[in-house]
Amino acid sequence: LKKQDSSMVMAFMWVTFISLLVGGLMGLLQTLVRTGKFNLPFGIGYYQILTVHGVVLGLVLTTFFIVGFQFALMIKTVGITTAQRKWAWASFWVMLIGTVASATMILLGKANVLYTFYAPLKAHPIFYFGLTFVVVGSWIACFVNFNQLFKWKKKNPGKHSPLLAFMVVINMLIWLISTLGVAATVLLQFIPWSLGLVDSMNILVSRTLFWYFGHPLVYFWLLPAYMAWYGILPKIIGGKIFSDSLARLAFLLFLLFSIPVGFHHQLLEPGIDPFWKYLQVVLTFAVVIPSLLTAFSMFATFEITGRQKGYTGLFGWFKNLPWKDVRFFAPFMGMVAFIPAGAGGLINASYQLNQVVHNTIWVTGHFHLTLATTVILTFFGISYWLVPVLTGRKLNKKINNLGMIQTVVWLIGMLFMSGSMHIAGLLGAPRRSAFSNYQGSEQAAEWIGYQYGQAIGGSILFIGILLMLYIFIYMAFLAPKGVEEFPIAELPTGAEPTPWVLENWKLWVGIAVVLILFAYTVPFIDIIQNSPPGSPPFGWPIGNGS
Ligand code: HAS
Repeated sequence: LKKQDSSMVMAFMWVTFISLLVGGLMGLLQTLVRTGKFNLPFGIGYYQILTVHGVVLGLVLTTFFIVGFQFALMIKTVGITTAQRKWAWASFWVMLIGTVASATMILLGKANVLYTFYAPLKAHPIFYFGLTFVVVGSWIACFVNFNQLFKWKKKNPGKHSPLLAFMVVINMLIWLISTLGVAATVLLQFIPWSLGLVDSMNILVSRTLFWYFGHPLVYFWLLPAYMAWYGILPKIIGGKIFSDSLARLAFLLFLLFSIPVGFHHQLLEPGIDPFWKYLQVVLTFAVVIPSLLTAFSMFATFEITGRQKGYTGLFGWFKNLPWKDVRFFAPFMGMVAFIPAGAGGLINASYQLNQVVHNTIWVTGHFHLTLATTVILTFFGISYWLVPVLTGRKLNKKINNLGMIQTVVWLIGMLFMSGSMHIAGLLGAPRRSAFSNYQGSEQAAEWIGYQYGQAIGGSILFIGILLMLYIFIYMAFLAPKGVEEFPIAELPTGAEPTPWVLENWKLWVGIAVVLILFAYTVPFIDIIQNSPPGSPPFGWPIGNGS
């Protein structure tokens, strides 16, 4: 990458790793509070740190890493013009201003509303304005990415768009379509309400709009990891992409099915007809298919590569994967974690089973395996080559080996923490709560051992965070100068041509919109028509406050 492109992507990486430190520290404090043996100093509230943790890691770290990484992929595969680079910087600054505004309000204790910011929890208006800026900044990035591919297509008529650029555009389409929901609830409901312009809002509308965004959000996190699995890892292990068509199909299925499924977060909420919840449960099972395709494709890539290298026997290909290369090892361990993590997701999504786990700390365990293990270990895996590429340095043996240790530390920490969360959740322990013995309840006594388990895991994870930060600083400033490879995987020679229908954007976006309208229109009208008195659809014009 050119110097000015590298500094732009690196700016996103700096925010990512600073967020890791701040958010991770808050996570450690939470697990300590939940043992009942530790009190927060200086009058800091539990929900204050829980909000910092969720917002900074779940929303800030992820969005900055993803937007930065995707810019790197687009620049490498389709290029960037001077004007586009300027807009890319604009997206960075708008997102950063928003982040600083929201984070300041949380740190001042004026936005203890958690990362889901459900009403009737109310934050200072600046918190919501800050979130709006983050979303608007990311929209700028969306349009820059769309424009990058558009320009490339014009210059290269009759050619398929490069796989990674295609994947970035899909992810940004999912982001753009889904953030319309959160933008609607923030602009039309939360901001007027927090400014005191209205004194009520329809809470079910706000939660429905939030989850219309909230579920695709998790795939916005996952898909950059899949980009690395499909489009980068084959190169790292010395192989080729298994199937260009399969990879594109998997991403298109995410575009279709990741949005019309938000009700699976609201299965226990009154006011939504069970038929529509059931329909969205069915669609949720449809969104599992592209992940199963991905699992198949990964095994195929690993096996074919090994056999081509001449490793024989049933598992010769497996034994000879590059286990000592952290660029492979960290994402691979993320994949392994995704097997139980995905199984947990299927349990959550099973309509009746959801009653057992909803609002228990099992759900927290689920997203620490999916997001904080599968996705984050893959992001770390990407950083091991991306940061040296950006800083003109090389990943040396020392840092490679430290990265291997970091990965193992992370896995052990997560095994304790997420494992304890899953078990305690099945025993009924609630999520989003500080320590309590619930007036000596026998059931609550069963949870305490697992809360210690979480604190042990949280402490090990914090060591993992410190190691990762050291690795990042080392790669940014201290690693030996040199040229690190930007690994982009290629198709095997003689691969079947990819069908053009997979690149028919109008068709796929059209089907996605139809599915969304199908899944949401009737229940949404229902929610508005049957809203309780005093809750106008968007809290405007002025409600009566009842
Ligand atoms: Fe989830 C709640 C259902 C995936 C994140 N999820 C959450 C929340 C978050 C989250 C943050 O239906 C909490 C939100 C909140 O605060 O309330 N989730 C699913 C389903 C999937 C799923 C069906 N979730 C994710 C991913 C996330 C994520 C990915 C983040 C990145 N989730 C739910 C539901 C809830 C929920 C309910 C609401 C619960 C409630 O009641 O509140 C699926 O997408 C999972 C499919 C995945 C698989 C695994 C495929 C495996 C692969 C690896 C292959 C391995 C290889 C290596 C090749 C089927 C691809 C092999 C090597 C060897 C050695 C064997």
